[in-house]
Amino acid sequence: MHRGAVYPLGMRKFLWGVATSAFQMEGAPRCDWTHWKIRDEADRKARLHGVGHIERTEEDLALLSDLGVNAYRFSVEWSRVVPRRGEWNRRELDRYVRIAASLRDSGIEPVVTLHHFTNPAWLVGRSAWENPATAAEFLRFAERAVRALRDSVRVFITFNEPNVFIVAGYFAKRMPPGGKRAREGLAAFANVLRAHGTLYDMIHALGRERPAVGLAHNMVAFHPASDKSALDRWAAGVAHTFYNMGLIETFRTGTFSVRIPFLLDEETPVGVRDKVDFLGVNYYFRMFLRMSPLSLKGPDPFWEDRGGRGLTETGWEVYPKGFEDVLRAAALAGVPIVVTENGTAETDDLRKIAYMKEHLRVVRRMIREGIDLRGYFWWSLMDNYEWLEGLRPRFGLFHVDFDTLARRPTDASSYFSRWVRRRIAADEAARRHNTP
Ligand code: IFM
Repeated sequence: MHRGAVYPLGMRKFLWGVATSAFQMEGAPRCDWTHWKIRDEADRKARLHGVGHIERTEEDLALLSDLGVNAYRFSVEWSRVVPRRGEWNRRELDRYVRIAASLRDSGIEPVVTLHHFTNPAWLVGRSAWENPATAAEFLRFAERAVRALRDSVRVFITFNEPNVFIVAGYFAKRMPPGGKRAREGLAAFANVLRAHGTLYDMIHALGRERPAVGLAHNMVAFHPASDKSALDRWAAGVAHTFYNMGLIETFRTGTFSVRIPFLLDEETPVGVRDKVDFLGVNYYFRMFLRMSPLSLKGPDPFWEDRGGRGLTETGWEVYPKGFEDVLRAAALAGVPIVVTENGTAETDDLRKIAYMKEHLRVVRRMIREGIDLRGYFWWSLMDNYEWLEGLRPRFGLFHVDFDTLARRPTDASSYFSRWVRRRIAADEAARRHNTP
């Protein structure tokens, strides 16, 4: 944590919250996801309006108060604030500023993500993050956003899951820009990291209240499909080193290295050494990797229920032990950790609650073990637009009727609410006890 610096104000208490992102809640008419591989009419509508959050902002903020959380993570949609090259929509930015201010007024810490997957359509017509000009445009937007938000926001997340949007956008081609080559993907990753470093300094220079700046990193518990196969074990090890630890190493050394024995060995200085006040960890599942000697395309990833807890609506395996493993690995970053996302898509509330219980228990265990955990955010406040699967998987604490967009509480929201209220009260009692 800025090793030795004064502790950022927004993180003095353990943050118990829920997370969302702008596109998933409110859609966006002018971003690279707006028309990306649309499936049907319902999908098209959801990309434009999400789950109607813009029209229901007050109602949705009231749900946060009902839950009793002390933090809310949301994002600012770049393409709404800068809908066309050089054009600024101050009204859109003010909307996010009002949300942040209203959260602060009600004692809920706003945690703002500046980039959550989407880019303005005007920008990516030609190229995306592999082009350094994208970073320059993004930093122009981010500077305005930070200036506007700095009176209410003390915790910023620069990027959400760069490893996901780079791997899915350039290697697996399942997200925009798609159709790019791996080499461009590595250049894009380096540009994102450089932009993070610049933004880190910028937020510290502009921030009014000793801001905390982090990045939300997706971590996966990689396992070999068969423990007996040396190739499977090798693939799981490489995936862990590249996907999970690559970013953590980059924060420690300032150099982005990609080392895949016999294939790649590259080092790019990106200037981010120690430029992270907390590491955000997004954890969902374990993934198996199978590698056959004839596999030219690399390892074959898959989910399978090997622990008897079943698969979720997104086909992911429920594997709480993996949460422990990734948190211990994340601790090697040497900075505090905030779980910026954890959750599961289940329509069956009992299954959702079972997942929640087991993962919250891990949080408690890790704190006891001495891992410097400073927050936990459930993904998500309510059912919303899920990138690859649209309006189907239900990650929400609040159920959304996708026809009427009505929200309703669930047993999972009651369970989570009881848990966070108890934890927040206990933390406050401990603080009062320790404050002379
Ligand atoms: O919905 C996403 C979120 O936007 C980023 N992390 C994973 C979530 C579930 O897939």
